[in-house]
Amino acid sequence: FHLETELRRAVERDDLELHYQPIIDLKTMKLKGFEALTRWVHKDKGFVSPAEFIPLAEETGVIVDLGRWAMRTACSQIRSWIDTYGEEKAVPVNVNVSGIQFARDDVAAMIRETIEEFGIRGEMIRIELTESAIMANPTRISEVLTEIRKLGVKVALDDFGTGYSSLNYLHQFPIDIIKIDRSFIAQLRKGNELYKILTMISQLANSLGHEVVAEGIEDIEHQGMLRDMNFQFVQGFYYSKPLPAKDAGDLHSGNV
Ligand code: G
Ligand code: G
Ligand code: MN
Ligand code: NA
Repeated sequence: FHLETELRRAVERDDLELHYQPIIDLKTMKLKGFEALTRWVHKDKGFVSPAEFIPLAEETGVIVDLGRWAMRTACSQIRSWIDTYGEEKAVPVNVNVSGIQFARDDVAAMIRETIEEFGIRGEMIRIELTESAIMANPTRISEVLTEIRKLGVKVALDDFGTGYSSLNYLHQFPIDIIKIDRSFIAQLRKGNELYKILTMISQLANSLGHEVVAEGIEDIEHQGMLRDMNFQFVQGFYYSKPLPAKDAGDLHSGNV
């Protein structure tokens, strides 16, 4: 099918874009970091959703080059933000890494080479991977994550709660950050079952020394509940949608 060829070409020609969604610190209301999300505007079809092209990229193996492209683009952008706003103002960027990439690529070497090329500290990059990615090959992925963390790169478990054996990963896996899937936030009501579960997860993560980020905050009620539950970091349309690099850059100068 043509879409595969065109996606491959878009990666080669740098015809994709990264957009950056702010992650906010609820205690200070300041910008904590960004999640980088790939955007593809096809010349005839217009906007193609990552929900369509990421699975296609995974099936066809294009994900390896796409993943390398995303890491390079994020590192290049961080370099440019450091140069413009200074080292103190620049914030870390989360890059999504597919489980397939762990199977087909040397992700640790890829990250090391890329941060060296752009002269940025590992602390400026965080990777996000899903529970289901880990499940595919827990032993190998655990080894690679250990390598990656030696670079100062933090590891976030994405879509937390949607896979299996969450508690098992929490205690065995070399991770630093838990991202609560937005489907849970959508179902959250003051005092409901989910509210009790997330309260417990927040406490658990805090006591394990993991950061927790709640995704999909869409209104002030969500924010209030998460604050009551002691969540420190939040992300969602209530604060901002994913932004083009230029607009994300503008956020470095002040509060969100
Ligand atoms: O941004 P949006 O909600 O449309 O993204 C849909 C899905 O695609 C999300 O699960 C997101 O993690 C994934 N995604 C977006 N950009 C990337 C990327 O650069 N790499 C990988 N592996 N997944 C991505
Ligand atoms: O799976 P992952 O967490 O990487 O997915 C990120 C996706 O979620 C992005 O494509 C982004 O557009 C989407 N997203 C971010 N914030 C919100 C939100 O508040 N509500 C909804 N419905 N989607 C969101
Ligand atoms: Mn993500
Ligand atoms: Na998620």
